[in-house]
Amino acid sequence: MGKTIIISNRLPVQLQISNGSITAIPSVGGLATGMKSVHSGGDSLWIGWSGLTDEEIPKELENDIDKALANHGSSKVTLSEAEVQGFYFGFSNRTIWPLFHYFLEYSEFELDSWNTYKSVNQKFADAILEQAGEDDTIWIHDYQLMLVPQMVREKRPNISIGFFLHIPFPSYEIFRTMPWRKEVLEGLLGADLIGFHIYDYERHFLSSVRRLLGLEVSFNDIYLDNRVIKVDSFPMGIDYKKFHDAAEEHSKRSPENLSELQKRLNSHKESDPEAKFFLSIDRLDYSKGIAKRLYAFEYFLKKYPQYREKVRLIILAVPSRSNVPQYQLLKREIDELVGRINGEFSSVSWTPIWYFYRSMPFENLIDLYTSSDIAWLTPLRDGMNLVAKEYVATRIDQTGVLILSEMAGSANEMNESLLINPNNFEQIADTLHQAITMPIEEQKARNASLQKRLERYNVEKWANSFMTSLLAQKDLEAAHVSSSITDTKLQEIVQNYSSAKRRLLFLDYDGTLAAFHVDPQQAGPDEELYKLLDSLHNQEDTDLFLISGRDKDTFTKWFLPKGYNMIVEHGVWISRGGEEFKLLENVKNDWMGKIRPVLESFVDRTPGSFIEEKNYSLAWHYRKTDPDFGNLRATELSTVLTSLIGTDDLSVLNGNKVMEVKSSNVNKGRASMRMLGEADYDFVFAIGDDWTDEFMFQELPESTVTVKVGRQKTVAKYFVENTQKVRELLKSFIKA
Ligand code: GDG
Repeated sequence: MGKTIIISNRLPVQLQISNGSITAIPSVGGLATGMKSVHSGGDSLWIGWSGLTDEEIPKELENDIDKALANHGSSKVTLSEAEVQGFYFGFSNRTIWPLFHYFLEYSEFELDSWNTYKSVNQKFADAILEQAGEDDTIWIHDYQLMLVPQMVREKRPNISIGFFLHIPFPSYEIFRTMPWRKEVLEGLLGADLIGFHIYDYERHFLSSVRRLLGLEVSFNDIYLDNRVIKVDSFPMGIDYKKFHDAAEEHSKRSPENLSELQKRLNSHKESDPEAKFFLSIDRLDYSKGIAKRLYAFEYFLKKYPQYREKVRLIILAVPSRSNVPQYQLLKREIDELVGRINGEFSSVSWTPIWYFYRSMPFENLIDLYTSSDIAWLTPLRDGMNLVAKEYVATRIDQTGVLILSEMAGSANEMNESLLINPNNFEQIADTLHQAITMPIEEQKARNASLQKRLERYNVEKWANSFMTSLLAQKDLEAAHVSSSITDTKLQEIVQNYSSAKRRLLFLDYDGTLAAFHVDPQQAGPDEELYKLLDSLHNQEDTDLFLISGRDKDTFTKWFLPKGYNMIVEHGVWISRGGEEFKLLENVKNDWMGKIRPVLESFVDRTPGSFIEEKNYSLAWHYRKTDPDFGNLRATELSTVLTSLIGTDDLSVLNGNKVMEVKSSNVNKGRASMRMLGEADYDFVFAIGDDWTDEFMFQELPESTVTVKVGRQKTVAKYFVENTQKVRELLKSFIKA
């Protein structure tokens, strides 16, 4: 395997030039930490902008800079001041950022900055191409580099490329307003795997791909030319241990070793033990809703005057993008609001808001997290929001209340927090009151569940699961791709059919012989189908099997009087020539230890789902999950299980909002193989539309004519488009 190349706008290293020499200091941000497991050893390289423009880098220091970066496994893309203006402060932060956070009115559509965005993306792509070998794996990060995947793909069609978007992907109605919407989608589709924090962003993206590019999308796969692009959600976690350990260490400090900030916080707490601290930490960004939070605080102090002189709001607003006009306006608005509210409500001994406009060292961040009774994080729109997760991780005694906006991606996984709509002041005021009065036991119960999840799905797991999925995707793409049956091929198949001494046909029912119906009981056979099946069944030397996941009662009603051979419930029951159904297989359960961890990993990534353990089966239930998301995960799970199970005697049954892994040898592959062994067949044919038919395609011998209905991933040799085409194909056998 080749090396891994990570690309992000900024390198995970800060350069400092002083007295003509260079120092490179590794950053400690979430992404840098999360990528540690991926970006380590000699086998990886991180490409990005160093943070210094061409104008700021003295020519004579170029080599030293390259060396310093190389020591940290990094390589720089150089950008001029004008490029940074057009690409970063321009298109990235004045077009994409506001648009993707639903601030349509702030989005500027300037042709010049779009052109700079394109040319700078090309620079990043060129930097990758210069370094990348054919079997390297490339992971591109975030909204500044959305054109890079396709730019790399153009020159290296077979290289493995992943892309992760750290911000929301907006709904189609918002996204479509951008003049260069198609180019952006096409840029992203250069990747093999496109990752988002949550399913909603994934859904919005797929909808845009379908509507703007008219591409075929099946569940979370996009079909483009000969490629299959996978789209999935990977909720980013935090370095849980780092925050939890820092809080442990902090709790053991002697008073003289406390920071100045902590001493101040303590003295305020001591002066009034009933006082409560509310904490608000964000970059100073309009998407974070800081101004709204201030208005809501004012509303709260009016609605619940009993908390005046008792609660204090600590706001840490970290300076960000201060040369973009909206950020300057926002800064002014917040300054004024803080002044006004403090002016209105302060007393001699109490100031309701403490406002810090600066970045603080990690140590002070821990002071704030561990000292605050309530974290109040209410962005108007936020890709994930890691601060919420960090706050919970530092609550070592499990007290503390998290109030979180529904509009943050993290709300999806943090159901135990108090979720609010940041625009609903009434609800916010009542929720603050609820938080202040929440019993300690309830706080602990909520935080215990949150901590368990955060510890388990940490940032390292996030990075690894993305990489694993990317590698698996490449393998899948490289696997068999089915082709359409050409006229010549059809003639050849029909010729083989007619000259065969003994034929065996396996025909799936739903989605193959008959189209789906909202009510499955209404999807019974029509006269044309009976005629077709009668003709095939009555052919000399031909053994026809209907093979289905259906229950035996339905098939008894529909087909038993016809005398067709039938295998139902995926191979549990068999009926031949009009006889009653009998059991085809026995059952065992020694496989459970292997399958359980796979199901558990799906529970981790699919909020609301759970595992049910039975004597001979394991069932993954997803009724309480978002319906679309549940279906999507179910498909993914079935693919994973199908490949994992291989030749083991297991099968997966997809029920109503439950996916069941059955003990014993129950699947269509096994059942069809048993039939195959009963006679000397020289023409074998299998056709089906869903994943359960893949067992047949996989297990039947290479010479079998395997046909998939629909253009989905398959190991079948051929595909036909729909049930109508299936009937035409079968009719050509009768004429043979
Ligand atoms: C983008 C998306 C998504 C904050 N103040 C200080 C400080 N921080 C650290 C926090 C946290 C990080 O910055 C902020 O992360 P967020 O996730 O909350 O927000 P964004 O910066 O907007 O990040 C976001 C994220 O990407 C990851 O994909 O979650 O939705 O917008 O780690 O601890 N750190 C220090 N001093 C501070 O003053 N040392």
